[in-house]
Amino acid sequence: MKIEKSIIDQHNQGLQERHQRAFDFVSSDVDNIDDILEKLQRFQIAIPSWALGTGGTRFGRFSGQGEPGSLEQKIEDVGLLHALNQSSGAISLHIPWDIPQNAEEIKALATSYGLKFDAMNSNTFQDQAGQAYSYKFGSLQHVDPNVRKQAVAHNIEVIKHGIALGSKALTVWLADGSSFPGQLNFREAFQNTLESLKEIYAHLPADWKLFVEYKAFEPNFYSTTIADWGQSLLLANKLGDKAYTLVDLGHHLPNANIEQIVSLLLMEGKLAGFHFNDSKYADDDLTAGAIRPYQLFLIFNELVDGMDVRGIDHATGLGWMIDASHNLKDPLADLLQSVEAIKIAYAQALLVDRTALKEAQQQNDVVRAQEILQQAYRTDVRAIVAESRLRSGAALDPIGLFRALDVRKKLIAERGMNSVATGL
Ligand code: PSV
Ligand code: MN
Ligand code: MN
Repeated sequence: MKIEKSIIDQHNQGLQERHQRAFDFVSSDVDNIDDILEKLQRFQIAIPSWALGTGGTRFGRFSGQGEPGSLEQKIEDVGLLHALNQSSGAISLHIPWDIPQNAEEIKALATSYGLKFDAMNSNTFQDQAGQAYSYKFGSLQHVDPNVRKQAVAHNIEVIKHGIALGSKALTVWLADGSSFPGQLNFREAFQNTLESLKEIYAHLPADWKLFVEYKAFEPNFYSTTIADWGQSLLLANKLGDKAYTLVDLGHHLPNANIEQIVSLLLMEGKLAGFHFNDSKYADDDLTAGAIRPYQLFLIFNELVDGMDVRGIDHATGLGWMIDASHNLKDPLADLLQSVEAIKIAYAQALLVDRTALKEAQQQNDVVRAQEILQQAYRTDVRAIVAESRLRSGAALDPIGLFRALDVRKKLIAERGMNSVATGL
């Protein structure tokens, strides 16, 4: 299914008057509105292939319907999102779930929807059919060099697929760790991981990046070998200029000050980018902004500040991706909500009066500093984000249009009831 531009135009006409009123109201107090709109238009958030199906929990999975059953259909789904919001212009693939049979054809298909290939993801947290060694006790960290070799070879394979598709980064997330004290020698596990990553790093093309993702716990419950940003940064620093630390919002211990982590990683030039999601407890993978929208804003506040200080292009300097997938909502509607929440937080961060904030900080004027941040956060920027969509030829109300068009019903008619998408 494809959403034609004429349908979007017709939808926008119906909402135009109301939108204009809201936009005029909010923008009349913003000096640099055109600059903000341009930044919002350029800002693209990649969609992971594994978020297109209904996720599950370890207790069960309630399959959705009309979900994509092939790489082609996953690309089609992201194409639908991008047609609706013009903000989801890339897809992130997970190997071996998304092995392209013919890279040229897959690339051409993606291009026809205006999509690029974001970071490639390897998978050494599951055993695959026919594989010689098991990852039960880890992969890149494993005590047996044969297992490490197999996991390294897989990552090199993933880089090759990525090169064929025009991707520019490899994300490594490991389930490696231990569940019981005494199970693992921490130093040896870390050193084995470093040596394995060095071999993978050596296979990166010159213009590629290696994103080292960390996660506090789960699936291992006593230690994780890359558990936090310190351990990831240690690895990234030892590996070299092409290695960076990737922040997944759900991968921290409760109440971690993620905005501070982000600020320091940016300062060190070692922030890879983001996996956006939200959570109440741990790696819940809920819709971005669903639980802690203020935290999302504070993160973007640090991002905008840090990127501007370092002269990093907001749209292309870092990797922006959603990593959320759960049991309840239609995955496509859910992804539209995540993208919207991310853009709202970004737009609010662009509104922060940075000169005034600097002044307040210099004067230890804590009350004023809070007022400045909350002035931006409490501004209803939805019409600004909608205007940026309008200027890009997207829908004023992507979720409204998605529902009005009954997209899911059409996908079920095309693909059938059974769901085969791979999710985590
Ligand atoms: C597992 O926690 C995880 O959600 C990580 O965040 C990875 O990025 C993702 O799976 C895909 O492997
Ligand atoms: Mn992640
Ligand atoms: Mn995760």
